[in-house]
Amino acid sequence: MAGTVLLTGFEPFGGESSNPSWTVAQALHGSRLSQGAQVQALQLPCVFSQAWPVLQAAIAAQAPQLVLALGLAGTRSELCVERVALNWVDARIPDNAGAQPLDQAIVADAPLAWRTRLPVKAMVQAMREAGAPASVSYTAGTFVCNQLLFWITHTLEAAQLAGQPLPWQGGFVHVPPLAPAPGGVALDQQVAAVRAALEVAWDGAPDLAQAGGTLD
Ligand code: PCA
Repeated sequence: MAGTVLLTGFEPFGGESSNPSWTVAQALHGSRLSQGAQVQALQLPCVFSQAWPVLQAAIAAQAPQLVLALGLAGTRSELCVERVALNWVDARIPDNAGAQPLDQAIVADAPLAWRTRLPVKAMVQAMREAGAPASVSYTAGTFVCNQLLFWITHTLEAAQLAGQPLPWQGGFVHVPPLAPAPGGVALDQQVAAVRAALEVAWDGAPDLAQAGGTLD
């Protein structure tokens, strides 16, 4: 069985006319990883109440083995593989449905954070070898992207706690603007980096044991 990778990107938000995360996901739609798995791209609404239900429905319909969600981080200048999701929402701007939740938990009785089990350091190394600037990030923000990663990790940890086999693996990558925007990275570099990260995540190898962190 060759398998399926579900690769999501978000619709534009905050008054922008495009979202590079969807441009990158679309560019990889239909392509195959070296082991044969096929990439299916899916656009998600930038709406707190809809992003996870739409992704859940696609997971149920397509039964992917790997789910990688992409989102734009407009102030970053490299691809960021997210390590953790906070169980917290504090929206800087309204979402595309006008909702702006402030200072509240996503799931009332869940831990303050979960981590992804994807090999984030190996993914970052592969992205750099593919020619793109990349790093591990320890905050996915407090907007729709973080909430989506929290639902992905919460779902997987709940399966783990219940002693069930993990139904799929999942994680999140924030992408920077597209060049020539300030701090932007060219589309072909972003696409090559995400493809390289998918290959590593699909292989399921243990993560690299190398130094991480961003502050002393
Ligand atoms: N970036 C936003 C939401 C959608 C997107 O592409 C975020 O980082 O939360």
